[in-house]
Amino acid sequence: MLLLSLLLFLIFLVPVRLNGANIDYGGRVEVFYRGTWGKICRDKWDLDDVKVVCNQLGFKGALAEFVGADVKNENIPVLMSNVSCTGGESELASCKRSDGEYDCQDDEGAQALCEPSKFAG
Ligand SMILES: [Ca+2]
Repeated sequence: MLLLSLLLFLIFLVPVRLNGANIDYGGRVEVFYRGTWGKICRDKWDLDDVKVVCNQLGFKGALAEFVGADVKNENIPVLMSNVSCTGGESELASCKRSDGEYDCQDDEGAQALCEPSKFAG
């Protein structure tokens, strides 16, 4: 029973990280999904989705759905599209979405700018 729970946890957990920018509280949103790291299609990406990402990463809140600074756009696959969070979910995996690059018009990669718990320096 414990093993089964662990297995289900590993299947449904979708780790999230921010990458490509020079700050640790913002960047391109990357998800570890089906065995690989990838990005999220920017179609339908908005602040409610960012809230969930920032919350999952333990930040105080969400500031914007883009970073504004240069974000290195690495050539990694689009693993999710049409992410539709309400903003109250505790993790991105709970949000409605399409898997893969579903009719993606803007594949530059969804970004997030979170509110750091305190500004460094
Ligand atoms: Ca959305």
